[in-house]
Amino acid sequence: MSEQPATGQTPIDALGLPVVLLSHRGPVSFARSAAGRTAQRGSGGLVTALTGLAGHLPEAVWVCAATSDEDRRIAVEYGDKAVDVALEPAAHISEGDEPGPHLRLRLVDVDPRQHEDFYSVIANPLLWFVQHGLYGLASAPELTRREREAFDTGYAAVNAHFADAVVEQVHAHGGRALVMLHDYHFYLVAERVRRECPRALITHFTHIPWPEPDSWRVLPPDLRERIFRGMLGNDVVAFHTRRFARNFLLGCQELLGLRVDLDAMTVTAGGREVLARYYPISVDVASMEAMMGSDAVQEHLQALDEAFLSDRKMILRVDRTDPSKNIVRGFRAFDTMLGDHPELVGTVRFFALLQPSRQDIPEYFDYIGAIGGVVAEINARHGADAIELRLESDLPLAVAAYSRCDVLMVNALNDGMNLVAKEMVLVNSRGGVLLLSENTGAHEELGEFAITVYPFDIQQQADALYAALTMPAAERQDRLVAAAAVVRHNDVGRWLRRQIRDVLRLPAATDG
Ligand code: GDG
Repeated sequence: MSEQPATGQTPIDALGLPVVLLSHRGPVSFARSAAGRTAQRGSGGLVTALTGLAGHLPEAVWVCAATSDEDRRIAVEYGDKAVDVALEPAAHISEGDEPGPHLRLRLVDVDPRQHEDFYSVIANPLLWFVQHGLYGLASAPELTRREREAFDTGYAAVNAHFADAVVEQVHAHGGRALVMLHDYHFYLVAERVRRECPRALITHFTHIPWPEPDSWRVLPPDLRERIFRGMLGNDVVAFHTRRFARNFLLGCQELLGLRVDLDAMTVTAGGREVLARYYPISVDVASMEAMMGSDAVQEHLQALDEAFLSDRKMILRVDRTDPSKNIVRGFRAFDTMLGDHPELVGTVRFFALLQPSRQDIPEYFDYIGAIGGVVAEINARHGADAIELRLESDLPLAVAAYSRCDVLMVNALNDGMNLVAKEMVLVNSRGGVLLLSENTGAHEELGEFAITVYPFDIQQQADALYAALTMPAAERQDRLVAAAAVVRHNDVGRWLRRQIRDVLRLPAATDG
């Protein structure tokens, strides 16, 4: 089906509605130093993707949390008004008509105790764990009064607070706007926005897996029903894959007893039809290529070439230290592979670039300890530099390593999409082979060009590593080129255009 309306305009040109975006992390965060107010661009898949696109959306306002002290000062200073931010040369609050890309930002200040309950009791530990299947159910979770109270006074209260900020922005545009909500932090926002702004069009994009109905039974009925009912306040609920969209509908059927149509991918609730759709997110090809050409990446590339010499192969992984990424089993597979093929010891190194993540959550804190332990054990067995572990955030280094690696390991237990896999195939120049977990959203697009791995099967991952390291050069190159072509075609601009195309087809889009 064509993405272009008959006029030849893109769906974004044809939208003709102001857009209000909501995500927890925003595109810019501010700080104060002796030199005055400074701004830093946000990181992470969602923010990078949307920052590039937001400038193309009509009258876009981005609502997000104030995360630094300076953000909070700005939130107080500007109240419910949006701040105009120029993104170039360095991001700053714009005082007038400056050329270049701009964003309008509405920073929302949240009471720290409410935020703690919302973020560090419910969203990150509980919802993330349920949706990635991370619980060892014999002992976790233990839901106590703390979690129940945190759901009401943290999660629900913070959702209401952000919903009110969204409502203000919609009202500032006369009550009619496209509202695009993002991720597992905000499942309860849509119903409140719909109540206050019945003429708004509302979509929600979930960046993480949406599991099958039985997984939600970890939560008691009242909590899981509030989440599903909250989502039904949207016009469109969107996911990375067809499987996740289908799981949402099956949950509506089995947990709420609602009527769903699995062919049309709709659910009827309260006399309204809600669409479940899937749009695989992707990367911004142009900015990835621009970064590849930057001085920072080129300097790292030179250092990597020296460290690996021409004859040593590099297995790479780039991940947050999140248990869902399955880092420990990946190292065990490398260990098994070297044990099975001792002739490879000394000819291949594992380069692991891991960004410490969510260290306030005990499971995440312990996970870094487990990673350090297994690396020490393997290096004691196979040589001190068998695995090079870097626990730091350095995007230019990650991009240089994408370009230089011979194998990228992505063996996640569960992953909504996995942008790292897409980024590597785009910039690699050595016939890099992708090892890709069947449980990533990216597997639907890239699985046929990758070696599929099964995340719990360490022997199979070891065999896959060996197969990748010994694959003939021509086959490696063919697979890489084909995978890169898919990413180029299905880039992040297409991800957004397809969503807007579907919004324009909603009956409510023409009701005015
Ligand atoms: C969630 C979902 C979904 C890499 N090294 C550094 C760094 N990166 C960038 C990568 C990539 C992003 O971080 C990671 O994205 P992923 O998709 O791999 O994983 P999550 O962070 O878990 O993202 C995921 C995504 O949302 C989008 O919907 O694909 O499934 O879990 O772009 O290049 N960024 C910084 N420093 C680094 O060292 N700042």
